[in-house]
Amino acid sequence: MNLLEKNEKLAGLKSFAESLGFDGFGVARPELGPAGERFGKWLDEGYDGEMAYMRRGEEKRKNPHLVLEGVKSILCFRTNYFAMEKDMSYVEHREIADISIYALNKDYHDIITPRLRKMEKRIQEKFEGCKTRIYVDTGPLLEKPLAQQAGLGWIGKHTNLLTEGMGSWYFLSEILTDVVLPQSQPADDHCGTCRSCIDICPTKAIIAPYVLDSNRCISYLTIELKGVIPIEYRKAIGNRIYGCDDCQIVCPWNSYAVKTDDPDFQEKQDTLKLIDLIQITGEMFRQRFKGSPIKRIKRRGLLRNVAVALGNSGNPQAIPPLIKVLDDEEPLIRAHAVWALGELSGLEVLPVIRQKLNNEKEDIVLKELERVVARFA
Ligand code: B12
Ligand code: SF4
Ligand code: SF4
Repeated sequence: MNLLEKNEKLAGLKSFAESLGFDGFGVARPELGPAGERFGKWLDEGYDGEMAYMRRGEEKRKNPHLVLEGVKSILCFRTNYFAMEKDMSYVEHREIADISIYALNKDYHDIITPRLRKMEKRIQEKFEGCKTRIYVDTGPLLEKPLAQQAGLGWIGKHTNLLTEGMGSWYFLSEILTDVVLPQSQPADDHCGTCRSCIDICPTKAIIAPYVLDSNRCISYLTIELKGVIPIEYRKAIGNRIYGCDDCQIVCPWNSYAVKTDDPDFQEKQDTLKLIDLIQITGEMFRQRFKGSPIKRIKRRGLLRNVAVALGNSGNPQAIPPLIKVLDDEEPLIRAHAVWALGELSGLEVLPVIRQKLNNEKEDIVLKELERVVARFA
């Protein structure tokens, strides 16, 4: 097949991608350049926190040839998820649970995977006998550097991929293939002297331009971290209970973001009050978050985050429901509820906590109790 024919087929694939709801498409070479090395350094510094899957997949992430033998091209896709305008005023509504825009809809893996499968089928029809492999998020790939090479945008100082005239509110996904396709022009960096994302970050997780320490990032702390949220970040978490959007909200390029009209990204969560969320049972959780990415952190992860947010809410009405969850069977929830009660009440709450936790055996809860006692001592 000559170059002209390949270009024609590529143009056909591009319009098919658009018809499936992808709003950006480009082709990268399966080579990572300096990104692979930087990833290794990032792991060496421990910036991956407890995300064991990042380390497990290290060699594959550094080398797409280990992901698909004989890979020649990586087709990269963007999917706009910008469903609602958001500014920093959300932090003032301390009684309302803040959920990142990307998680307001159905789980994006479930939306994008069937689209990628259709795309994969079309590629196999156009290039008979070719090998393909699809990925969205969870595959052992460095999606951002590949998408940058495919011309979809540049990696900003906040470490998300962003696009001139479009912003960064989109997901990435890929199809690896052994077909040689014409490469796209890589995107250039347009961050310039701006550092808004670095300055706004509540936990100072962007420790240098283009370098994120996950251990400090609220997205990691509220979604990926399974255990106790380190005390030094709890106040900074504010009312964020699932992910964080701040570094993207303040990015000047996001003022160009255009809302998606994709029907799959319209169904927003209702406004959720923290005080209601802390009272949900296992059954209510399953029903309310069915199909949502939030189900990933399970009820115990959600209520851990909600307890922290309630501790930051300044709302004394949260005290009775927090006392109630001291009876919860999950130590993780009890531990964070103790902290929240310490934040919201005075010395008078101590006897109540002590009485409730009379037979407490779990170290993580006892540690929180000690802290509250020390605080009022
Ligand atoms: C692990 C992970 C996380 C971790 C770590 C984030 C991170 N920055 O890597 C945590 C849990 C914190 C996280 C959070 C979020 N994530 Co996430 N995450 C991933 C995942 C699975 C892997 C990313 C990875 O490989 N990180 C490794 C490090 C080394 O990469 P890096 O920080 O980007 O570092 C590179 C550059 O910064 C650059 N670099 C480093 N130093 C220097 C110096 C210079 C001078 C230059 C030029 C470059 C440079 O080189 C490094 C290697 O390429 C990807 C999916 C995937 N398979 O790729 C999604 C992904 C990156 N996440 C995504 C999203 C949406 C988010 C959140 C916005 C969710 C939210 N609202 O809460 C936040 C954003 C936080 C942030 N500021 O980055 C999207 C991003 C889409 C986009 N537009 O970029 C992805 C691509 C998922 C998807 N398929 O759409 N995530
Ligand atoms: S997502 Fe939030 S916590 Fe993480 S780097 Fe961005 S602003 Fe900081
Ligand atoms: S806020 Fe500024 S520095 Fe950060 S990614 Fe956007 S343009 Fe780059």
